[in-house]
Amino acid sequence: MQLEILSALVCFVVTVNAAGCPLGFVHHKRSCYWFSVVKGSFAEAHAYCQYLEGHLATIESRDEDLFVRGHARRHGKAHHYWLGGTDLNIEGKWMWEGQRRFSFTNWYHRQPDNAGHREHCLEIRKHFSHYLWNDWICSHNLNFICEKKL
Ligand SMILES: [Ca+2]
Ligand SMILES: [Ca+2]
Repeated sequence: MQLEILSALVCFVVTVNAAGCPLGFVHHKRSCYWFSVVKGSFAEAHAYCQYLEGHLATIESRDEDLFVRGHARRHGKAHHYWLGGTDLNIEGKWMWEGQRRFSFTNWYHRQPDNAGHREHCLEIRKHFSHYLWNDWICSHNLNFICEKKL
């Protein structure tokens, strides 16, 4: 009986701590990712990710982009997800949180287009060739992806 309880407990702990990611996060390489089930503006999404002790996802390589887009395609329920990039400071100068310039990009064709002079936040969109990148209006309510580095 005691052994059953112990093995159940061990099972539970292992499930929670698989790869060291928080519950509900997906592991890939040296990060954990959370594909939100709630929506928010870019600023709200940023705050949600901070609350979960992460940050809006930053895509720094083709491999990471393939993982995130692949996961969104296979398991994602949302048509849009915020990522953690903006050109809020200076129009056309895209940066990740912490003022880091983009080292890799995967924009949909003719994006970023800064349509109406009011698109300054980075989203991935299902209808743009399966989640290629687009600049979009920061106040729109979208799902989002948080990342927590291991
Ligand atoms: Ca812009
Ligand atoms: Ca756009």
